[in-house]
Amino acid sequence: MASPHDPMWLELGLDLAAHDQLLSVLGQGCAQVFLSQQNRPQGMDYFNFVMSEVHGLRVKELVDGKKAGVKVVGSYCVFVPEEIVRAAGATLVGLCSGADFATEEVEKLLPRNTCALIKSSFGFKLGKVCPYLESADMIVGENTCDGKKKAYETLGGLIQNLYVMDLPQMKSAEGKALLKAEFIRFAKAVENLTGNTITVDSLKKGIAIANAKRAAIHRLAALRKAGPAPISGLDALLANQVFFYDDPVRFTQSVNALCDELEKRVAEGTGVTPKGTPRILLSGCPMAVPNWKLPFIIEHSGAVIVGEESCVGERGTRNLVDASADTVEGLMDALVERYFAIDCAIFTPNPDRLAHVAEMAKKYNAQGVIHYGLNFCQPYQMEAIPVVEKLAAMGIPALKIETDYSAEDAGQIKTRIEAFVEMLR
Ligand code: BJ8
Repeated sequence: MASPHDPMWLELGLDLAAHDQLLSVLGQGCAQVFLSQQNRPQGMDYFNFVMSEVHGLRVKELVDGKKAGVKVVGSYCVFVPEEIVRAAGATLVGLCSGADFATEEVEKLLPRNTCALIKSSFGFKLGKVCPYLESADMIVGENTCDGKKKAYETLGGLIQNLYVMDLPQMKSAEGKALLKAEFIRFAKAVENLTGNTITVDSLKKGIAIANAKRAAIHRLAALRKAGPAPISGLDALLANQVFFYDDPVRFTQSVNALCDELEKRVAEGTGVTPKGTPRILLSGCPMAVPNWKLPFIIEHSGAVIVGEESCVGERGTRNLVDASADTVEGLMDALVERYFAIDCAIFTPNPDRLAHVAEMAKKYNAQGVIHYGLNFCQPYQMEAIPVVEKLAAMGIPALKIETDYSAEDAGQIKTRIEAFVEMLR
């Protein structure tokens, strides 16, 4: 277990008292949310261990890697291509932003009515509690929603090494050309950071590693189609969260080992909950560590979550990159093809996402969909309306939940979800 007094934290410039507080939030959260579950697959032991070492061994690996010359790139969005970062010899980590921190300080820099995810990214910086943020040699922001776009202007004053990637807002030929130009600019920036040139071989290796990681997650997702579901939504979410900061090769092996076990469960008809438990698809904003509030409530209200239409889930991981080209430009085109298909709600219009939610509801045999929108997140809250309409036309009930990271509304949300689950029965 990570020690709150490890000298590494001082080296990284963390505030020890505040970091201690965050470690205890993580520790208590894990114990309450994950370890209290019944009938968990043994393969989850690895992910429990990673969570217990999220501020321990994994950070040490990154710090040791830095001493050996391996740069760390931090990212807030699934549009940042891990393949390019790896091809240049660096490591990509997700900067999670799933807990409120230093809120008073944050609200001196951002309006109160900013979404919790953006506030959290500022809170982690101002509170000096995130070892990933502090160990990153480059931090990549992206022009996605208006909140993030404007917040990065301010974050740039707090972080010396912020790089902002422009992103298209429409799925047009011009949009795709912009994404390609931005990936080329980003590749140059990462090459400058590491001093390594991206080659066909290094890019193919980067693609192979990221493809394998995503293929393992696809395998895990496919097993959740079974009835009864072989794994809880909370555990599957944890695996999807660990996706962002673990060593990718070790992660792939661990997910595949978990899937071997789940395959046996499916063959035996063993479920994590009894047969007939109402099956829910979650859709909407990303859920970063340690934001487990909504799935915890859902799975303590008599339902099981069978899929996540989210960037910490299938929106972020679906589709592999075609690695057949034999030039860097051809491989970059293949990367653009894969990433341009991400149907984030910042795109307008965004029919792909509506189609994907509908497809997922059918594919995972979900009886109902819960749409999760963070308070003040216009893109997802606005898109929730056509999502619910589309599902209604298919005869699939949906419930919209708007919330943040605080526990204040937990009781009220639980009442609504219990009524929804009861209606599904
Ligand atoms: S590709 S979803 S990871 S931008 S919740 S900050 S949208 S106001 S996170 Fe995202 Fe990339 Fe899109 Fe995915 Fe804004 Fe909404 Fe806040 Fe959000």
